Amino acid sequence: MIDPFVVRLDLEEGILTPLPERVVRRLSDLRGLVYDEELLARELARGDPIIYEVRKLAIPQKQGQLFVNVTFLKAGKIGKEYYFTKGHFHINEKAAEVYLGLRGQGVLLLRRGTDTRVIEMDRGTLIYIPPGWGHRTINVSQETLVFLSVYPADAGHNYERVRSEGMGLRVFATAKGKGYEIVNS
Ligand code: M6P
Ligand code: ZN
Repeated sequence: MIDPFVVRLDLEEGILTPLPERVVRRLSDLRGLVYDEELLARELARGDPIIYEVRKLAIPQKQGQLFVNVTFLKAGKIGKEYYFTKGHFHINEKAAEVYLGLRGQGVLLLRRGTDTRVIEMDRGTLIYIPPGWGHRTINVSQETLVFLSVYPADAGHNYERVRSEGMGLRVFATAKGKGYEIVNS
């Protein structure tokens, strides 16, 4: 059991006060997930930068509780592929999720079987992800993409499914380098 609690969320920056636990994902965490694995290996030889970090409110991982996170996804590309979160399905197939865009411009890819969706995400975009839909976020802008997420604490993350089946779609920079295009992959 936990007591009711209050934190501050800076709606412009996405900063929580007090600052909660931080989970960091680096370029190497995208192994097996990117379009061009050879290019990724070459980039990793030069270093392993942070691609995104997640700030997680301290909530027990128990049925009935809700996890609340703020994710900061950096701007950048691996070749022409914009930086993205690993993406996952919930292990608990009854678990939905809500995203709220706070800063930057992104794309949320959703997948359920052969059904895929592409949702543009920016400040004020509120997205409901029903149970059963895999989800991955892509930063298509030149600034950090920041979003809030809320989901059942017993949802669990299945990354293997995304690794083996993919998300069905990828998000690439256009030839001119600005904007993005969605490709089957
Ligand atoms: C959001 C939520 C989390 C997720 C995080 C990063 O905060 O959806 O559940 O962990 O984004 O995404 P991923 O786990 O796919 O790397
Ligand atoms: Zn999720």
